[in-house]
Amino acid sequence: MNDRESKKKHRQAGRSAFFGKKVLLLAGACMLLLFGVLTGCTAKEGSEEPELLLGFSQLGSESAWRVGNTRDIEKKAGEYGISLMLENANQKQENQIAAIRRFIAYKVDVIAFSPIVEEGWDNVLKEAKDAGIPVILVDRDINTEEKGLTTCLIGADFYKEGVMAAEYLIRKADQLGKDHIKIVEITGTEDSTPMRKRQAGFMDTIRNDSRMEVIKSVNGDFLKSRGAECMRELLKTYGSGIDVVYSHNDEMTLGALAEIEQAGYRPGKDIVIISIDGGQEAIDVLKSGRINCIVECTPMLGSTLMETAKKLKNGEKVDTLIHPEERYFSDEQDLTNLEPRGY
Ligand code: GYE
Repeated sequence: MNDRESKKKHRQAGRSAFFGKKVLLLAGACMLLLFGVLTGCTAKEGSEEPELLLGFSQLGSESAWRVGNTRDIEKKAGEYGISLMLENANQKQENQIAAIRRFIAYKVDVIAFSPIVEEGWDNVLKEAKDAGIPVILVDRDINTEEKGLTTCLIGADFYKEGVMAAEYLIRKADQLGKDHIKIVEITGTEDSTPMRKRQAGFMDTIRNDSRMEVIKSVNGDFLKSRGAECMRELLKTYGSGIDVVYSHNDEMTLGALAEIEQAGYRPGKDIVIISIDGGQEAIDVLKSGRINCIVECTPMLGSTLMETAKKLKNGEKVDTLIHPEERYFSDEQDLTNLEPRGY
């Protein structure tokens, strides 16, 4: 069996093992065909082999952000005529490592993954490098001993998000005219990039404002249930002594809100609520006045991912860091005509 046949065989084995996603494949194939008809060019004449096979390991489905991100990547793969092997690691790094190993075994053209944490990727990425498969980081960053194991990172500027959250709080403090602001922070997954950088950006920005004090920082793992648990404990300890909740994502915020209300406080009024992501559900709560500010983090990274994967397959250079444009939404703005968020 020559190399091409063996590659094809691997891919076929890979696809049947992976997909309950036949529909997606079919959609991808149709898009490819349509693209070929419209542009007058097809990938490889006389071959049903997809032009590009992309293996993507998603870290889980902990939030509306994550679900929206997965959906966008699936949709954009179809639109770009890219065949996608998608695996969901259900919040476990070992599942992600196993998925990447499978992508290597199937000889995909490009590997992409959203690393749940920053550490622990050296070995598997060296294996990908030895196999000559380029790797794209989506959403979160990693820390490796050896450099050059990945080609690029497509994801938000989390530090800037933390800065935007703090800048809102400083404006709000001016408006409230308070000289002491007691903040509790509910953070995302320990050792993840958004957790580290959302915290750093926020802290660096409030550091020189003598009114601000973070009285407690607790870990909510980006989960609604943990956000609720954390808030319950915080209220038990600090009661009416909490002026601000700074939560690293919408899910934890939504969990915390229910606890705040149950304890008899009015979120958005008695306690200033600052969140990150900007999913539809949280935006609706912001509009109702129970959240004060949400910093946007967009999960719509699919198009950039597909374009980057294509470039890598063609041996072209890619930008090493791609941040999407992001803004914030707050009670300072008129949000009546805000377009649907799509996640
Ligand atoms: O903010 C959160 C999700 O890594 C940007 O992960 C992502 C974060 C997002 O669970 O909701």
